[in-house]
Amino acid sequence: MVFDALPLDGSAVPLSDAQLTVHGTDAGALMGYSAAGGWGLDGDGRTDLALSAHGDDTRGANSGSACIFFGRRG
Ligand SMILES: [Ca+2]
Repeated sequence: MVFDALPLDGSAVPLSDAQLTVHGTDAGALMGYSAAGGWGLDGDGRTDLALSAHGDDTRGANSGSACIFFGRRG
């Protein structure tokens, strides 16, 4: 999954310009199938991002997992 701010004209962001690239444990983990963000999870005033990997098998077949990326300055 590649996450970046979309250009205002709606054009695609080149992969080489990605600011964050996230890889799941394997293709079947479906990392990034669901994403939520634009809000603060920890109350520090910076937006955070949550990604699901509902096919992640780390804790059992299709047990799923989620990753939280906390926003920071700079
Ligand atoms: Ca935050």
